[in-house]
Amino acid sequence: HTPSASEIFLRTFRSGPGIPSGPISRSKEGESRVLVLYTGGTIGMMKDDKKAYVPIPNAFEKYIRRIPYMHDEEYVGTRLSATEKSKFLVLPEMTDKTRVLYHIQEYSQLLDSSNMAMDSWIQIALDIQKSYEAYDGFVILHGTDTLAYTASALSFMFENLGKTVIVTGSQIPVFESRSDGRDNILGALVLAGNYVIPEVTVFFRNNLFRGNRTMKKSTDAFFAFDSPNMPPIAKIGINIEVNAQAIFRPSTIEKFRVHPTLNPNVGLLRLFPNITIQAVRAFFQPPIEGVVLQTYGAGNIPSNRIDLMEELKAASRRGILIINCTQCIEGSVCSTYETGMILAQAGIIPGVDMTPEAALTKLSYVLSKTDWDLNTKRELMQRNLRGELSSGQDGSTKPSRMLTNYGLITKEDQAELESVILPACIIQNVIEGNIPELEDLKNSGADFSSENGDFRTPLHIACCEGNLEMVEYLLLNGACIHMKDRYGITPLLDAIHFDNHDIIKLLMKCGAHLPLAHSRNVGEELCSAAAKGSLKRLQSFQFAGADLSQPDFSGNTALHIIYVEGARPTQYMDCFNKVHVSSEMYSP
Ligand code: ASN
Repeated sequence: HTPSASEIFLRTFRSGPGIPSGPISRSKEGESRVLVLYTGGTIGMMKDDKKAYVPIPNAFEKYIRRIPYMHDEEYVGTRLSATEKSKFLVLPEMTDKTRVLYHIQEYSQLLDSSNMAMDSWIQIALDIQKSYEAYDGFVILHGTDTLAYTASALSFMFENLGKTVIVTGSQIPVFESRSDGRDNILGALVLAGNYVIPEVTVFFRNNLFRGNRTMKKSTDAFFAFDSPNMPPIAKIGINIEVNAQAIFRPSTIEKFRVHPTLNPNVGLLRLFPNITIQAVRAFFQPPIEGVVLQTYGAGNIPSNRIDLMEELKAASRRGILIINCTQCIEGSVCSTYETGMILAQAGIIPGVDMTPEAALTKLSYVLSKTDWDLNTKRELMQRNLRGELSSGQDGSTKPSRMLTNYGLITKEDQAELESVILPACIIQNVIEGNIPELEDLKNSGADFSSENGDFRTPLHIACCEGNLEMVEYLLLNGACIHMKDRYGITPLLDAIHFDNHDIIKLLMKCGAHLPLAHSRNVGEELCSAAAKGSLKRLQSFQFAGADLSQPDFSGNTALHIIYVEGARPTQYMDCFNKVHVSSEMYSP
């Protein structure tokens, strides 16, 4: 038997070093910035006179600053500007990782998370919105007791999220020698500063979970959180393994925004044998608008309780949204049993495999949308909005035409080759503008955010190529606008450097922005464009929202250069019409 090309390839491949799983870490240029919102929780607590744990204000950052593996004072002294010095802490150098600068914003009222409620979730969401463009990622330090509720609520309030948000905490305060908090913060910072995982996640004991899938499972263990219906998105060991396929990516051309309201008229009703009808009736009284009904097993209620059924039907008819979720930790509701089927017929919405925390906060979010009617709300409760429920198609991929053509149809062959071949095929088809072929690759599980050896993604390539339709296709299929390549270049900067104006405008619609670390060079680039007489480049920066009056290192602005070079300023004026031209700007 003469081996086919694919067999030879596979054989060669198998004798190689093995296939890496998930994005590979290599060193990147520059720094990333992470905002840490410290809201309270055991992580920053100390015992008071009565030997009870209470949050201690103004102690946390001081303590962290003194830990050499949490803060590199030497780097701060030599590399950061005066304003950055007092603001940022810096993680020490790590092989294959970018430098992570982080700023700790301590809340004026530190809370045990048992004291947190919807107003706290809204405050956190708005704080992230305020600093969204200034940071690459976000870490929220939070008490563990209600952490799963906060993570779930934030996941819904953040619409079109494009950056990493990680919630963490600890079982023992950082000030104590056996604390799990230091490892949890460190892991969260490394992930938030090095990976774009555009979800609200929870990091605990070396695992990164989707936030709205988590529940607190232990009052005592360091492994305090789990996501029973979904494997972790990332695991930290000697290596960091990110399961790129598991990431829930935005697929809209819209900017990140916070939905800042929640409906408080929601509740969790856990059934138990012999629950009285009076108790149920009391629960469904106004102003209640939404209830998560925690039923038995695969979503069952007693079929011999006519009174209970009638009460639920009546409540549903009055417009109360009732979601059927199981009391089991793991698994999904389905209507296999007669008792479950009756519920679905009575208009009770199946909650699939949502955790009670996710179902409750989703209900609160959906009910607060004033522009949606009741039917839309019912429909959205069943739809997978942020990866909170399994939608049936999850993970089911079919072999791509390309792999089948090569005779690589066994699952093992595919799995081995996918991580290497598919990214290269995506890039090739992006260059060729072949959307039908990309559709086929998508159906076989190709990840459109995969990076090449220089961390460049298909979106980077498409922005250079100037194919507007391709950029739009990628954005609608989960491509991430905030990924930086080895040199800190984002897709937006690529579009600017190739003066693809329509693409710049599209990326801006999706929430792209100039990276802060790059802004130091914008003045240089503007002056250089002016010197070359490139109106197109100045317009590229203008469309990307740059401040055109930014000076270069010698203090000149693009406008100075235009006058010095003797160009006719009127030709450029439409670029500058929004810029305040002060007499100082003309001084040379
Ligand atoms: N009661 C604490 C809290 O939730 C528990 C913890 O953080 N481990 O704030």
